[in-house]
Amino acid sequence: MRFYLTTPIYYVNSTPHIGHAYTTAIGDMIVRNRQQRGQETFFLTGVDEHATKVYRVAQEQGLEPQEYADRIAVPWRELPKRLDAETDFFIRTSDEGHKRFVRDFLQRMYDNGDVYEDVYAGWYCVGCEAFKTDEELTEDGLCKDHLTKPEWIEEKNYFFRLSAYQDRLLALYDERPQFVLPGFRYNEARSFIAGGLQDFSISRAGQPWGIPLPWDESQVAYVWADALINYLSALTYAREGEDLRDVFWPVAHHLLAKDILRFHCVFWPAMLLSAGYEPPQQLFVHGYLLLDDRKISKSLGNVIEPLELIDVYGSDAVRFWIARAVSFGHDGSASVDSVRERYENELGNDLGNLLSRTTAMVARYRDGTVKRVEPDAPVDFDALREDVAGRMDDFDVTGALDVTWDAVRRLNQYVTAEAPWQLAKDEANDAKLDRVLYTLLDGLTALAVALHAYLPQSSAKILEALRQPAGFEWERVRNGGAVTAEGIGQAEPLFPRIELAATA
Ligand code: ME8
Repeated sequence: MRFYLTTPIYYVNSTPHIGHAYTTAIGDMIVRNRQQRGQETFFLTGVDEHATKVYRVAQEQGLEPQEYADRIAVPWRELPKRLDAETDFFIRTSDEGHKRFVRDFLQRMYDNGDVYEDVYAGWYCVGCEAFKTDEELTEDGLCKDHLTKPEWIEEKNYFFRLSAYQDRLLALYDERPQFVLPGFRYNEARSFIAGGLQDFSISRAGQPWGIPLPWDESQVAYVWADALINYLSALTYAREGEDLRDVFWPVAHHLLAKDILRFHCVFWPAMLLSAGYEPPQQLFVHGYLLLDDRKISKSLGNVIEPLELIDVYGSDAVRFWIARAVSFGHDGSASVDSVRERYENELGNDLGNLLSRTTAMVARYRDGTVKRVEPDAPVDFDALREDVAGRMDDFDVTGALDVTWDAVRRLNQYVTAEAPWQLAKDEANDAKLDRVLYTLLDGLTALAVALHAYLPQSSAKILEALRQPAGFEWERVRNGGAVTAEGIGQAEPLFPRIELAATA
């Protein structure tokens, strides 16, 4: 009944783009749904500061790296807030608590005999913040992801004996077929391990920006050897006076995209085993949100400013688009125009109008009062409750929304078929009209609860407009749960039309 979810900690070499908003928003949906089902949750996000690319941007701007990081941390902290993501802690790798913990963690690996000194001579891609073997480069010697020439590095480094962990990692994967989801990512990670593991450098000698190694202060921790540890370090100082490792480790679930699969699915569990910790419970590796079929990145020039989209459409609409525009887990293309289309057609017409019509009819035909009677069942909410919960447990965030939206549409079909405006013309239909109005009130109440994880603001507005008690306990997704309501007036539009000028 405990659930700990993390997003990657993002590099702060520039401001957030929609790809970062993507993982954070989806994470919040998953965590909110777990909370609705009574689980004790912890949701972590934050920023990764000790990267070479961060150091270089600071230099370009003529700032000390810490000063640069302090400034840019501001818009990054804003991101979850503006997305309405209820994170429990925002970690920065320059936090004293993190730095202290990383040193202790690396020392444990060292004391365990898993760290040795050697000379690293090879390529380093600053875009990836990763050392590259020749096989990982194109024929022309470029990084396959960034199509840039990596830098040649030759320096004394400390290496982690990853090769010694091959058998233990394979055993872990064999024991836990759900360790990495989806299945094709599990296979990818497992075959990488089975193909043979090479030791990797965990330090940098040539860079002053980073966490000094406890046994050799002339070197700093390699940015990944520092960043991955955040998932554990945060638990030691997020709440003063508490060590949340006892509560939330190892029930950790990591969300990440496929770009950083190896670091998370191979390096991280091995580092944990070396330092004497259990591996996390599960990792979910999702695909890329592509704009015009290209990955979003600053260098490709197709960045969408997530905060600007939220300024125009509101956070609920951006969250909805994120969950629905591409099937979560897979790569998928989406356009900014589709935010508007979904806002108008789905949120505005399907859901917003249903609430407006229902409340208008209740106000007009029943003076704002709906009595609790035995409802019709245009939607089987018991089945929906189980279905959505199961899908959310499988990280099928898009599928769970799809089946919920089918229910929204069935309720719309029900209004059209029952035509309450016709029933209202003849008092002989009074009992039937009462039943139809209650069924609508009841269905919208259950839907508000079912949609809460996606649309936290709108779901609260729906309950309020329907004069139903606040609260999103999952059991409220059922038939006949709405209470008698009084004082209902025509609701304000949930998703008002947006004038074109506002988006220009
Ligand atoms: O890799 N589609 O940071 P990062 C979907 N600091 N998700 C996307 C995306 C896209 N187009 N673009 C980015 C790092 N993401 C390291 C992580 S963790 C210990 C250290 C999301 O700023 C996705 O979650 O490059 C991806 O894995 C992450 O941002 C990469 O963020």
